[in-house]
Amino acid sequence: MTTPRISAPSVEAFSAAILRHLKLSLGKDPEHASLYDWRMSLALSLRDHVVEPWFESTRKTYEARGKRVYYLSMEFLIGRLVEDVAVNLGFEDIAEEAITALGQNYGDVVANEPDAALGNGGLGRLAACFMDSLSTLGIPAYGYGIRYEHGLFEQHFEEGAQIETAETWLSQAHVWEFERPEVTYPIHFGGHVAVEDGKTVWHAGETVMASAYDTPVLGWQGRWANTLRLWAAKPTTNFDLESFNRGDYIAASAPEALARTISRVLYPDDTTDVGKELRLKQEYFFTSASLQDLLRRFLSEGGALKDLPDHVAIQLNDTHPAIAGPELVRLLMDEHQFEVAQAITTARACLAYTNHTLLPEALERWPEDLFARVLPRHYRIIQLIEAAHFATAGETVRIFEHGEVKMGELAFVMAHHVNGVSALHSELVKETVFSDLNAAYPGRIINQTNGITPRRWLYTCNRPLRGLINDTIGTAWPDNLDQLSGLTAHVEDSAFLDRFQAAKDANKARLADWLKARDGVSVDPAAMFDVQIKRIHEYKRQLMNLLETVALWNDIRANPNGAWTPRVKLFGGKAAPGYVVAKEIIHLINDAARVINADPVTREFLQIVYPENYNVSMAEMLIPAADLSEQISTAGKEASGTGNMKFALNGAPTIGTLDGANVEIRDCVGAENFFLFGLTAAEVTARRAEPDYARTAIAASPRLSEVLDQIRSGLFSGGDRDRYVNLVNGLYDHDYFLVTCDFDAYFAAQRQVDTAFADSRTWTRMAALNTARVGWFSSDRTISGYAKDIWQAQSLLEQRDADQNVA
Ligand code: NBY
Repeated sequence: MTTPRISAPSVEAFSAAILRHLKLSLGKDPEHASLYDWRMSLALSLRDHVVEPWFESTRKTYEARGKRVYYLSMEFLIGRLVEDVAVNLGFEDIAEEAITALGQNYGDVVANEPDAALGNGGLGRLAACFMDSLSTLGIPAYGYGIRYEHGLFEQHFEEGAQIETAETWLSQAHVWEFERPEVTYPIHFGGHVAVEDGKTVWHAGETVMASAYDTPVLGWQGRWANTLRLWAAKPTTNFDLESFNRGDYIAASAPEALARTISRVLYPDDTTDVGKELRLKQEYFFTSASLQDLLRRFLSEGGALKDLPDHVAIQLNDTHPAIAGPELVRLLMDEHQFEVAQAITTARACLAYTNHTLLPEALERWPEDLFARVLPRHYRIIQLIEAAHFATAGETVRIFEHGEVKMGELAFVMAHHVNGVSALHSELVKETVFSDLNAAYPGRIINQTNGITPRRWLYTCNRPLRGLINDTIGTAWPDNLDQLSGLTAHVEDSAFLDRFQAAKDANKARLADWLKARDGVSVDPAAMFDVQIKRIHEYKRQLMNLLETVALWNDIRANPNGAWTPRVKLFGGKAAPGYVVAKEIIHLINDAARVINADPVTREFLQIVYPENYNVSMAEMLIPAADLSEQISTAGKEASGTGNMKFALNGAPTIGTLDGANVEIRDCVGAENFFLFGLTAAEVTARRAEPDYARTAIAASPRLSEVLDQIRSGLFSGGDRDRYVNLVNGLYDHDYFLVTCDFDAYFAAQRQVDTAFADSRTWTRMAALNTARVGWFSSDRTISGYAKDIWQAQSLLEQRDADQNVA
C-alpha cells in the first residue's frame, strides 16, 4: 500500500485551525456561528492542506515536460466536496473529531454544503469521476468547463407535478475555487470574414472575456492534485462609454448583457438537442478559452507548435466541444501561420471524441445560417475540413447536410480516436450512427467502458460496508479496486454475511431516518428497497416500473393473505422542463403513490416513494441503502449507464435488460446474480418492424390491459380521464421503447426477485458477490484505458509506479 503524502494534524491543531478560520475568515465567534459558518470554517481548514500537494503536482508537471490531458466538458456534476477532500487527505476522522469537539454534528455540517450541480446526469457525473481518477493516477490533467451561475434546476412537486426553480449554488461563497482574474481570453462572435493582403481576417461583431476559476481536484491520499478550470463570461469593458454619452443606454449595456447570459445557466436537457443560439455560444465560449489557454501554456514552455500532439491530449466529452476541431485549426492558421493541411493534421493528432448516445434527437446539428452568422470564420474552416475529409475518404459522409452542420460527423473527422462508453454501445456506434465513417476510417472507433470512482461511491458514501471490507481484505482497495475479489472467499462465511447484511440494514435505517426527517415519509427498513434513480426518460422506462407496481398492487389486492415480499419502490430523478411525456410520467408516479400508499389492504406490502430534487448527494444516500437496482432501459438505448455500477458495487443486485454496461456487469457478477429480462437490442429492432407490435403485446397481457384501463379510467387522477390519455394512448399507438413488449417478462423477473429476496441468506450472498466482482468498473481502470489507448499519457507518481511494478 502506498502511504499518504500528507501529514495529518492533531485533532487539537485542526480544531484550532477551524476556530481560526471561524474568527478570521468568517468573522464569527463560536457562540454566534451558524451551521454555514462551521461548514465554511471546516472547508477552509481542509483547503489549507490541499494547496501544497497542488503546487507540488504542478511543479512536477512542468519539470517532466510530458503530456497533459485536457478534458473538455460542458458539464461537471461534482456534488459536495467537504467530505471528499477530508477523505482524500486521510483527515476524515480528525475532521469529525474536531467538529464534534467543537460541539457540532459532523453529518449536519457536511450536509450544509450545496451540491455543485453543473451537469444533467451521467455524462456530467462521468466527467467528475474522471477528474477524481486522473488525480488518483497522477496523470497531469486539466478539466475545462463552464462556471454556470445556475446549475441544474431544483425540482419541486406540486400536486405531484414537477415544478422547476432556479438553482443558486453561488449565492454562498464557493470556497473550493480560486479566482484567476489575470487569466482571461477574448472570445469573439459574429461579424464577417474578409481576405486582406492574402490573409483571411475575422472581424468579429461582439466579444466577451472568458475568466478562469480554478478548483484543485485532490486524488486518493493526497498524492496528486489536478485543476478543474471553469470559465465565467465577463464583459470586455464594463460599459461602452461612447454609446452611453450619445444617450444610447441600451447599446451601452449590450456587451455586458451578452457576457452575463453566456455562463448564466446550464441547459437542462440531457437528450434533446435544443439548437439554440445561446447554447452554440456557450459551446464556443468555453472551447475557445480552453484552447487559447492550453496553447499559451505550451508556448510559454518554449514548445514548437508542430510538436503540440506530443504534449497535448484533448478529450471531447460528447460533441458539445466539437467546435474544438475548427477552432484549433483557426488558431494554428490565423494566428500561427500554419497551412490548412498541416493545421488539420496537427489538430486531429491532439483531439479525441467520446460518443455518449445513439439517440438521433440527441445528436447535435446546427442550422447552417445560424452557424455561419455566429461563427463565420469556423463555417469556412469546416468547409476546408470537409474538403480534406472528402479527399481522403470520398463523399459518402458529409458534415454539411440538409442545411445543417452535423457536429457528430465533425467531431469524428477531426478526432484520431472515437470511443463508445460500453462494449455494446461501441459496437452499435460502429454499426449504426457512424457505420460509413467507420468504414472510411477503420480502427478509429474503440471502446472504453465507463467507470465510477470508488472513493466517493463506496468508501465515502457507505461507511458500514467500508469497515467490513477493510476488516476483511485490508485497506489497499480504494485505488486497487480489483482487490475486492478477495471478498469472494468469504461469501460462504456466515459471520461475514451477517456483517454484510448488518451494513445494508444500517444504510437502510439511515435512509429511513432521512426520509422521515426531510419529507415526513415513513418506510419500513425491513422491506425490500427497490430503487430506480436517474433522469426521467421514455427509454429508461420508469413508466414500465410504475405499470409493474400497479399490477403488483392489483395482485396483492386480489390475494391479500398471500406471502408477499414487502417492497418500497423508490424513484428519483428530474425531467427536462420541456419534455412533456417525461413530466407526465412523474405526475403519474406521484398520483399512483398517493392512491396506493393510502390503501390499507396493501400498505404493509407495497409503498411508492419519490423524494423530490434527486441529486448527487441524494444518490449517495440511496445507493448504499438499495436492495435492488433497476436498470431497465430498452436494449440498445442506454449507452452505458453508471448508476448500474454504483448499485452493484454497494451490494444491490440488478434487475435489468441486456443494455449498455449491464451486459458487462452481468458477465462480471455471474448470470445467477443478475435478474435478466427483456428483448435484446437485435430483437428490439426486429420487433419494431412488426405491425401493431404494441397492441398485440397489450392484448396478450391481461395484467397490462387492466393496469392501462385503470389509469385511463381516472383511478389515480381523481376521476380525471384526460390527464393520462396521451400517455396511455402513446403506448397503444407508438410504443417506440417497447414498454408493452417487455412488460410481462419484467413482471415475471420481479416475481423471481420476490422469491430470491425471501431467502435472506442467499440474497445476502448474491449481494456480496456483486460487491466482490465489480472492481473492474473503477474509473481508475477506465482512465488507464484512455491514457494507454488514446492519450499516450503517463502517470507522474513514482510511488504508484513502483507499487504497480512490484504487484
Ligand atoms: O452518459 C449519458 C448516457 O445516457 C449514459 O448511458 C452514460 O452512462 C453516460 C456517461 O457515458 N448521457 C448523458 O448523460 N447525456 C447528457 O447528460 C446530455 C447532456 C446535454 C446534451 C445531451 C446529453 N445536450 O445535447 O445538450
